[in-house]
Amino acid sequence: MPTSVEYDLVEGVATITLSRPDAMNSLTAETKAELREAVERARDDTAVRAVVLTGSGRAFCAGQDLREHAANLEAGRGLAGTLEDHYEPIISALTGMPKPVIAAVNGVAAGAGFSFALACDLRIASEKASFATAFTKIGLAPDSGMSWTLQRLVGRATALELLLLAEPVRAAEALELGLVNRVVPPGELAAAAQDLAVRLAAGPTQAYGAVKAALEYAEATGLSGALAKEAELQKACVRTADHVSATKAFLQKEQPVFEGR
Ligand code: T3D
Repeated sequence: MPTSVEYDLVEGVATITLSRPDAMNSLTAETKAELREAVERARDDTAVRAVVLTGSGRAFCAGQDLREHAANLEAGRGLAGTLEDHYEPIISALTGMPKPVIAAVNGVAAGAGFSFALACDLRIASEKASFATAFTKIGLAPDSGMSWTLQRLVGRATALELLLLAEPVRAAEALELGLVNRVVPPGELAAAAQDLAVRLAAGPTQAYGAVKAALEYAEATGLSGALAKEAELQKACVRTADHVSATKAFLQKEQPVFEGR
């Protein structure tokens, strides 16, 4: 059966590839349903210890398929429930993934496509990548978590500029702004993302999940709340086999082997 989202699992790394290259990997209801299924599958599979999200062809993702959206408007369906049924669960699964998620941004990331990249933990961009908030260009406000993620990465003033002017940001500028972690030549992107993901997949998965949970919690609380959450998470980490064996390995001057449990 034809699919617009591919899913591969190699060396503990699930790679999810948006695969509608002729439509710049823009998002139809079908694509979003498949993407939701893929990210939830990666989240729930304990054999998956890191995730890569990327696109096929020249785009990462051009956001909502505006042809489908225009048809929904024409038919009086408005947003047709897509924020609740698709965008919100996809963003929640990406941000709440208890293991690292890398966006390998191969080309343009616009609208919700940009939001998806922002919802990942790390972003590696091709020199050919660019980022456009796009929403206000068509009279919309940000969705798919961009109001939350963007200003946390670049600060409120820059987030406002990117959202109000909606000008495209090229990869080099994205690196300067802190929107991406690194920029690589186009031919090196897939290998760079896979190498980093394999490295993370061989790491202490439970501790990585706790890092994400701690940062998310601390962002919305004061120091005393953050300290309490750290204590809760550290107690859970202390009980993991990875912590016990890595501590022994350190004392024996050996390299730790993490099993993700
Ligand atoms: O349900 C809801 O709608 C609510 C949720 C909304 C979430 C959102 O994501 S809203 C934002 C939607 N996305 C956009 O507004 C981006 C629109 N696209 C662009 O601004 C530009 O196309 C890009 C910056 C992405 C790329 O520019 P460029 O110059 O590299 O390519 P292009 O020539 O503009 O586009 C190439 C083709 O892709 C073209 O089709 P054609 O003329 O070759 O037949 C263009 O229409 C098509 N395309 C690009 N983006 C979309 C699209 N077709 C449908 N939907 C798209 N989003």
